[in-house]
Amino acid sequence: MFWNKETETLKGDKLEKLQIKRLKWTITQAEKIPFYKKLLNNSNISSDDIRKTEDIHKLPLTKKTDLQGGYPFGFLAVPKKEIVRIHTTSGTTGKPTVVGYTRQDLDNWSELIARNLTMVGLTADDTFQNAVNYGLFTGGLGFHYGAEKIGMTVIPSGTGNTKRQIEMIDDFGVTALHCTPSYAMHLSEVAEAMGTELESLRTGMFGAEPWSDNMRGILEEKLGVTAYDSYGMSEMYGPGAAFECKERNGLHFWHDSYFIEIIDPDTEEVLEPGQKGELVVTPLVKEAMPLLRYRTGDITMILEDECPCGRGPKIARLTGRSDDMLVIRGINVFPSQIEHVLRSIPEVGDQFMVYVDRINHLDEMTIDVEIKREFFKGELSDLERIQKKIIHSLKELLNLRTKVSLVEPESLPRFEGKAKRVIDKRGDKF
Ligand code: DLL
Repeated sequence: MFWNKETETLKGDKLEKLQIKRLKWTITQAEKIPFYKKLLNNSNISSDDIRKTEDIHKLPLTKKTDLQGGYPFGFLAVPKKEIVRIHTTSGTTGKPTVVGYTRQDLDNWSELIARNLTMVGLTADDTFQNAVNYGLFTGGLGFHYGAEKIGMTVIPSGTGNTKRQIEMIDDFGVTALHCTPSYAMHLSEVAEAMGTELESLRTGMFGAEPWSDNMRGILEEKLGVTAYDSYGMSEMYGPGAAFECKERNGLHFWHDSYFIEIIDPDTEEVLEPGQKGELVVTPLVKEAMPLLRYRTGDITMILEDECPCGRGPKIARLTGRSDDMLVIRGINVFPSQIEHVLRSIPEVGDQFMVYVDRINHLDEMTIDVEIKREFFKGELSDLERIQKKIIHSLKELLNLRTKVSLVEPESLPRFEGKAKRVIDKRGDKF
């Protein structure tokens, strides 16, 4: 099923012509941003230099840190008056990336979500529970408007209150569920304990964090759904960038709205289809915040098999990152954020270690923190107070519950070279 068959199946010359036209427009739009104006001037490139899609390789790359440097509105290409919505990423040291949307951007975005939903067979006959955070996180409002666009009955349930969520699935006859794979797993366990089979559910759409095919199998069995992978990032509107079709063999990237490349993260050399590397995305229709060759940090490859569904190129499911960003229960966390929080607490000593594991299918983060000697002698109640303070500060900045153990000064490993303060034990434990 197609939402926009002509665009979704565009191939060959016709597609290239559209991509070039939109790429030129994006460059012109980017030139309105002082950062890009300078960058393009320095490299002596303008939209006139783009004649074929390969010419995109001439453009400079954009990094996440460039965007952070523009906080808050340095990357907006339109007057603030034309911005109708703002979302933000969680950011590294308290300064998030601000993403602005014009009305046109919101229309474009809901069109992409409408395509995703239609691609997996959903229609106005479906009842859709959107069990993700409805705040600055793009998964909530992003999916919401796309689902309304195709006329589904939308339940904006948000996260939490899991028993109530399960009652709603049963009472309202929910057929399609969207959430992070971790929350889906939790939901399935609570449903099991409540003794319900969630009979109405048919389709599960999960994303915002990596999840394996093993986990897909478990979720499908426990929830009784066919599960689809959904990829996106705030900088590219949010979800809606790439999505699995019914074949479930790679994610279709919406080729009329994004131009994708894979590079070697160390040399920045452009790689061929079938070669794994870092995904670089150039949005082709983003008005408020155009970006040129944005380094996503995500590792994947372009798949060139002709998909039986008739749509364009796909990427392989995402397995890792080229930087140290951790995705924990769908929330992006940089070790530098943890460090920032800990260093702002006077009782905290020199070293800390972060352990990430997956326990009962849910990500858990435990942090061992050294306490300064003068605070370590104190009463147990003092230590409890310090522990609570650290947990609270981490929750405030990361929006994530963590376990914190206080340890004696000089008991944690010291590093001679690069510190390796994060031990991710999740491996393939999905
Ligand atoms: O996670 C947008 C989104 C919402 C996608 C709902 C899908 C569903 P950010 O919070 O900016 O945006 O995080 C983007 O999350 O660069 C990846 O590292 C990771 N990520 C997102 N989707 C997937 C996925 C949203 N399907 C970052 N598989 C990205 C693996 C994913 N990692």
